[in-house]
Amino acid sequence: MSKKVLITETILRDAHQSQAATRMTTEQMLPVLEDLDKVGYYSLEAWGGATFDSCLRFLNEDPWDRLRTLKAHTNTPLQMLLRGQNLLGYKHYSDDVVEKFVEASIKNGIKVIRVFDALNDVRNLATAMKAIKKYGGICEATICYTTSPVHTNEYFVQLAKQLEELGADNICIKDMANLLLPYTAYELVKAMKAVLKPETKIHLHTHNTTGTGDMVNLKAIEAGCDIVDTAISALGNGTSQPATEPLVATLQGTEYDTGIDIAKLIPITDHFKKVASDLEASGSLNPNVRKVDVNTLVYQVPGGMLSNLMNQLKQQGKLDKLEECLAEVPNVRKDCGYPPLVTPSSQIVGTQAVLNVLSGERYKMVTKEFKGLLKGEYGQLPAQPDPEVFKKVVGDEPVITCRPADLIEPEYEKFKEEIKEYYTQEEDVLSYALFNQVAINFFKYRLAKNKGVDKDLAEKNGNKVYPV
Ligand SMILES: [Mn+2]
Repeated sequence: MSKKVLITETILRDAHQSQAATRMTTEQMLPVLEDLDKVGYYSLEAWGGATFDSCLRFLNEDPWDRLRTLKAHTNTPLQMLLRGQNLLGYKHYSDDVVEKFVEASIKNGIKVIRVFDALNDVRNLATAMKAIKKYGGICEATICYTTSPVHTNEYFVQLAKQLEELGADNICIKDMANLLLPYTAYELVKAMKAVLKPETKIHLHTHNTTGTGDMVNLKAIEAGCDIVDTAISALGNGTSQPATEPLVATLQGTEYDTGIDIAKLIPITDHFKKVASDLEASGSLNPNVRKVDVNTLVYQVPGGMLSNLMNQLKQQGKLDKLEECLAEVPNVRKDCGYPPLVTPSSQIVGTQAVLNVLSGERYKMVTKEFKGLLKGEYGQLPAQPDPEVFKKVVGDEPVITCRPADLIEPEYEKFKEEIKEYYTQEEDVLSYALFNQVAINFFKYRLAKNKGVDKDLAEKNGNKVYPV
């Protein structure tokens, strides 16, 4: 029985987000869009995640323009990554903003939306999922993979079933830190396949940070995984996805054959090799990101989080406390109910671990964010927090047990009013809702550029590129 494996190509999004600080420009993508389109990918992951922020903040690009440009050159479904009720920002938004954002994303060219919540709180996905279905997108609801006593295969299978019942077309297993090991992946995919509807596709997203990525993909495929994410080798492997070409070659002629002609990938690889060396020359890409990170295998601490910890300690001249802080991370995580370590929970837990060690007394000092996490401001924690720690940190203060966004009034019209002097399209309201001053700076830049001159204004706003 043959089972064609589908591939999502991440070169336009996660590959450069993971390896090159999300600095790939639309111009660097354009020359090979038609080639990418002809490969026969399931989808091209091209938008969302940090790309939106990076366009506005660093590249002087309108992210919506980028999306429309990509759409104009491709028929392959375009895919984006969305942080549930946080959209592409760092806080919860009201439901009207979430719905408008999903609507605009789909209208401008997105087909597949991968939606996740850092705590796997399904309530934080519900509004976005409903909107994706309403506006005709493919709804890929996501499970953030992590390890803990509560995060068993049964827990994840249960979660997958729940997401399917909420209308998910695909279930994504998102292994952002490459903690999922090949044989666990096999068991997990098998267990999910056994309970999900035959038409529900399982889509695996991993990285190659710890060097196991290709094996994770292969074992998941053997267990019946329908779609996997890979990145063209020029920006593949290491902190990015396992490379596309080796997997296509591996599956060729087997029952899992992707149907992709490897010859069609060559011109694309050649192009992105040049892009990668340009990104390296400009300082956005450090070749170290391609090395195997054994620390993550040993400490179960995601690569990005480990470097944050080291930076925090270095700044205070306490790098000798690294081992102690690393040992404290799993304790803090246990105390706050085992959140998956992904933005923003990874920073919250990491910082608290450092405070616990450096202050000499656990939870003598706590960050506002850690307290918020315990109080339910981010959503429901996977397990009950430690009662003693909870008492010490939160005390008798009120907690949030409802869906956090239930406490937010509709805010779209307010945002629209606030930027009326810069308004050129409905999408501007959404850019502003998500990135406030960063969006305003971009609008000012755009205004100056469209008027033809105004070098001073462009300079004042910190833009390195002068409008002409
Ligand atoms: Mn990723």
